[in-house]
This record gives sequence, C-alpha cells and structure tokens, in this order.
Amino acid sequence: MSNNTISLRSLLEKEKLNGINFLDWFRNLRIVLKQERKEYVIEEAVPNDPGPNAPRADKDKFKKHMDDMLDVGCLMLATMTPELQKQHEDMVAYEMIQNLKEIYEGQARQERYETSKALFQCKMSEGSPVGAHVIKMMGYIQTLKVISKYLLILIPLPMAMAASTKLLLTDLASTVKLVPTNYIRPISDRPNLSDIDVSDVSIPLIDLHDLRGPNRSDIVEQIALACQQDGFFQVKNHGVSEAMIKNMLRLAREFFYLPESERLKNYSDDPSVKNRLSTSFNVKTEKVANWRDFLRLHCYPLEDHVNQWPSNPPSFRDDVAEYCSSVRDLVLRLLEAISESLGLKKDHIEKTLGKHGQHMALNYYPPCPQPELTYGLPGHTDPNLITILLQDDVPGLQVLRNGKWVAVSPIPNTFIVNIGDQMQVISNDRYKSVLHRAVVNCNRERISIPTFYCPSPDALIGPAAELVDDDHPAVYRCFTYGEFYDKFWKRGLATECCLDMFKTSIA
Ligand SMILES: O=C(O)CCC(=O)C(=O)O
Repeated sequence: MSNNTISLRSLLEKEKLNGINFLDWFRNLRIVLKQERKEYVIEEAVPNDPGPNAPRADKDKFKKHMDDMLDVGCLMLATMTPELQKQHEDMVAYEMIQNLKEIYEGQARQERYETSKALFQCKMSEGSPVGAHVIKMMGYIQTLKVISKYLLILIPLPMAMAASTKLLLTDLASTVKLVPTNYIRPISDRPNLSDIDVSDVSIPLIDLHDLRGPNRSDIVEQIALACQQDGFFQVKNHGVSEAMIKNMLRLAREFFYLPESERLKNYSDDPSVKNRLSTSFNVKTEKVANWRDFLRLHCYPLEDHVNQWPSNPPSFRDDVAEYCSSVRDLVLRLLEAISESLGLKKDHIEKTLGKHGQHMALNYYPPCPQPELTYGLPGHTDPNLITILLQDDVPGLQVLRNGKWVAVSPIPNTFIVNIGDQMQVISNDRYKSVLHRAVVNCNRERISIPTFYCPSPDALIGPAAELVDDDHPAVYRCFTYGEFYDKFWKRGLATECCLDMFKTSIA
C-alpha cells in the first residue's frame, strides 16, 4: 500500500459514517477504492467459488476478489460509528453498500418529497416583505438540488434513466449490468440461491393415462396423497398434445420477442383490465418490483375475450384458444378426480364454482445480472382453485417443503398442478395451498404459462358439508370468491396466506 493510499484512507477515518454524512463518506470511499483498483467489490456481488478443478486463472481471480472484499469490508467497518458497525458486521462489502443505499435512498426520497411539498405550499403571507419569501423559496430549491445530487450518486445515472424510460422489463433488462435499485429485495428477503434443494423427485409425478381405466382408484389415491402432503404434483399423459405444448411455448416466446412498440399496444398497469401486458405484479402498489413481464389473458368463455387478445403473432388467437380448451378438459378431469379423492360427489367442486373463470398468464423472465438480489415472483400461494403450470426447460420454480425451498426441475411435456386457496377451503384444510416462488438466473430467459381456474365472483365458498363434523369443525367461514379476490389484490403478493382472514377462529 503506497503512502498516497494511506493519506487517502485518512479521508474516511477523519469523519466516520454516522448516517447524515453518507453522501460525503460514500464519495470518499469511491475515491479510495478507485485509487486502490478495488471499486469492483462494491459493485459486483460475491462470485461463486470456481471449485478445485477450475483453471488457475479463475481460481486466482476468485481469490483476489475474496481478499479485496475482506480488505474493503474492514475499511468500511472501521470508518463507521459503532451502531452502524453492529448492523453491518456480518455483511460483505457489497452487501453493506446495498443495505446503506436502501436505508439512505429511502431517506433521501422522503426528504425530497417533504421539501417539494413545502415548496409548493409556501405562500407569501399578506403584508410580509417579498425578499423574505424569495429567500425561503430559494432555501427549499437549494435543498432539493442537494438531495437530487445525492440520489444520482446512489443510483448510477444510466440505470436511473433506463428505469424511468422503459415500461417493460424486457426492454430494460438487456441494458443494465446491475439490478436497478427498485428491484433489490431487503437482505432479509432474498432467494438465498446457494441453499436450495435440487431434486428430480421434489414433487410427485402422476401418470394420468389410466384415469379413465380400471386403475382409476389407484390414480385418485396418488392425487389425494400429493394434495395432502405437497399441494403440488406433476402430470404426464394428460391429454394435451406435445405439438400444442410446443406451439404454446413458441408463441409466448415470439410474443415477447416482438418489437417494443408492437408489444406495448397491449400494455396496461390497471389490474382491472382483463387482457393486458404488464410487468412485475402490481406496479401501482408494490414497493419492490419483480423481475418479470407478463401477458394476462382471460380465457373462459373464449368468445368473451379472444378479441381483446394480441393479434400478433398472427396465429396467436386461434392457437392459444385451442390450447385453452385443451387445458380446460384436463382441469375438469382433475376436478372430478379431486372431488372423488375427498370422498365427495364427482361434480361437487365443479358445481361449487358457479360460472367459473379461466385465466392464464404468459410469464417472461429475462436473464438477470444479479439473480440473488431479486425474484421473478416472490413466495405466494395462488388465490384461485387450482393452477396448471406449463414451463419451458429452464428451472426457476421453487416450492416450500418442510420449511425449505425445493427447486422443481422441468420435465418436458408435463404440467405442474397446484392446489389453490379455494381448494384448501373446500377441503376444510385437508389439501394444502402451498407457497411457491419463481427465481431468475443470469444466463437464460425463462417462460412459464400458468392457467388459473377460478370460481365465479358470486360463488359461495366454504368447507364441503361432508368434510365437517365434530372432529373436523369448519376451519373457514363462508365467503364469496369476489370478496376473497378483492382482499388478495389489495394486499399484494405476500407470504402470509390471505386465507387467515377467513378463518372461523384466529389461532
Ligand atoms: O413461473 C413460475 O414457475 C411460477 C409462476 C407463478 O407462480 C404465478 O404466475 O403465479
């Protein structure tokens, strides 16, 4: 370390980071790291260990990153107040910076908001001198200037600009080297990708071939077990042709590859618009965005919706309509089997649905430069009755099992079926609506196409009478699906299940 470096480091030591001086401290830190050629450790996430068999150059590069990261981390801790040290001592340099930015960016935005409000509300009182009023206004303007400069340092300019000019993630993702700050999850809520179980047998695979044959009761038994234990299962020989599946995935990809201007013809950020292209989950209400664009389509009855679907690619409407009908047949077969598996009449569930709805989402998850900081979709349960998910060959779906996230490896030509909140209610908690989430990766885009089957908004949902007795009292009160769905959208995607609000007794 040169003398020069030592004197530069003393810049930081002179005035320790205490919160209010973050802007100056951060600027000085960058100067020191620039001079030491170590700025990259606060800009890049911790790299993966290349392993013992990696080429020498990769191993050396990894070791250098680790050494520099440790060095910079110690420097940062040594130049903070003890309170900030305590908050950051278990983090590496990169995480410390992300955390500090989150804390101080929020503060700066709040301050900008309050100051702008004060400026707009600043009125000259009658009879008071003009000069005093002007000086007060100029004070606010000066404060706003300082805060704006501060925010630009926190959010690197190209990112801030890109984030503000693109409506869809698809058109932003390829222009950024780092995840823009509005996609970064708090440290306590990140996917922790290195701690995931990857297993081919993560959820049961059920062959539906014999559902109409002599082995029906055996298949129904397998479905019952999967719904009780996992809330998720995969199905093969489901009756939707391989060609149709392939074509559906191809159409989805072609749609998201259309030029921005063509795609944007379908854009809306209003959740009450039934057929629309949008991004994240609910951009109007959410605090942190998700790394996903999606095309939402209502598909039953088809003739009510198909004319509002995208007309490009040219075969989109006809081919997607065919796919929807085929998936509907599959759902109806599954609903019969599930009713039977609960000991109910075959048509119990279908009858409960009223004038039921079928929606689908075409989810597009572009490659993400820092997948460990964000989600495609965070953990949630599905508010509907049952979901039939088609995914391409890129892993991303994870299911919560015994308190641990388990990755579901894609199997070609299978669907993933999961129990939604309404099925949990009808079954009086025998069947589970389970938390699941979608994570992203830095190399490959991913497409998933869930079909959601829903009761009609006025359908009365409650535990089936046959499943309630003295030993199994009703866990939920009766409610309309409309009431449930409304609550679900208002509260957004959250890991606490919306169902708790409908329990007969709050545990
Ligand atoms: O992309 C996935 O695998 C999951 C999608 C999902 O959970 C949803 O759209 O609700």
